[in-house]
Amino acid sequence: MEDRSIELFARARKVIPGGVNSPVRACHNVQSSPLFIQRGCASHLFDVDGGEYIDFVLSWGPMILGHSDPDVTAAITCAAACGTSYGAPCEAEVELACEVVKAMPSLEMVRMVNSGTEATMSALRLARACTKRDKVIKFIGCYHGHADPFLAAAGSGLATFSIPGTPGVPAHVVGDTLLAAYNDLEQVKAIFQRFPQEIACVIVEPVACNMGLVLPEEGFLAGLRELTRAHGALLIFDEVITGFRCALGGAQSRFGIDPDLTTMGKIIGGGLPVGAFGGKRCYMEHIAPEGEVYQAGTLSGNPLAMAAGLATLRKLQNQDYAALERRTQNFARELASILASKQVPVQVPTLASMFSVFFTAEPLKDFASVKTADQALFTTFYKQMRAQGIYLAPSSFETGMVSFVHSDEDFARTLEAATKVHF
Ligand code: HOZ
Repeated sequence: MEDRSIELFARARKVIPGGVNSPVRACHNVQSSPLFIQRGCASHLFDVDGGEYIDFVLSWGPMILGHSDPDVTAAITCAAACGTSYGAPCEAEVELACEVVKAMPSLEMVRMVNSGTEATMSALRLARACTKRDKVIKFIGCYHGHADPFLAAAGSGLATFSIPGTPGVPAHVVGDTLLAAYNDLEQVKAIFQRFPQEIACVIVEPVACNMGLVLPEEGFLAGLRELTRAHGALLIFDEVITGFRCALGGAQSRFGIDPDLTTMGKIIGGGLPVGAFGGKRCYMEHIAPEGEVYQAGTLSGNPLAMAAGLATLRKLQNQDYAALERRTQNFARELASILASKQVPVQVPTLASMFSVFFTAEPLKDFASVKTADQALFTTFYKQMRAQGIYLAPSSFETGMVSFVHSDEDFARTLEAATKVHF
């Protein structure tokens, strides 16, 4: 029964493009209508029709502590009582910056923004200014938000809806965006050889999460570090998803890589709109007003969002990431084995508290290989899981998320639901 959701969606479509405020929420690629959510509690979502779901989307990543975490909620409530935005510095932004710098090994300074898109857009501007070069290398299927220069062969919603490039982005704006296949160092090398002294930076999701979950192969990230140093380009890690999820110190701490700049979002805001970019002091000092690279925001560092982020990061310091990873791995392994027993080609890659379901036998290493996954099988799987109260991302080009509050019962119920899927 999704009557009320369907009714709200019909109303929404009249006043909001596509009925949603971000394309990935529309479910038409999986032949479904989006659920309208009334509330979230821990690992569960409740929709407007009274349905209860085990949530493996977690607002696309931020809710690693689960919905309505009592400490985060208390921090937000307390901050809201003192006003929600001053357009002037407040103590919480200093505290949050200190926590972020402490957690992320490569960071010496950080600037708060309001979304991951703002973070990547600003980091790119900074990299271009610092190197006095224009070109950027990005990887096919990686998604760095929706700023113009990154809208070339991007993942996430663009992959889901087969939008290779988008109208409204002038050709010359993406003309400096050079594309390579994820995990293919040789292609990156060749691009550097073709454009010596012209490449400002390489931006990469250290673990690709926006073409489904694709892991970096041994030596790929270290190779990027070496190549960028050799060619005087900056290495930007887009840790919007992996930051505070792969480990408290993000993918960079997990893989032992020292990027020049890092972009963050999602978990850093504890469910409120926060992004951040940071890195080495020698680069960050170029940001205005210390330097000349302009970047600004009325709501940046506002006390409400900072309180949510701070409560989240402080709580995460006492969480057992290794245990969560073990539980996620066991879950993914069992899910893969249940689905494989139904004679479909399937893989369920996992890292930290993330997983994806790909219906293909092709080894997964880049966007071309994930595109071999059978979308019709995914749609069947998605619909039948949802009908049994399991809320998954409505696209195989997205990554499943597990929180610290997913219970053994949640996993058991999800696996039980998987056993009932028929293809
Ligand atoms: N970056 C998010 C996961 N792919 C998508 C969020 C959105 O576009 O709404």
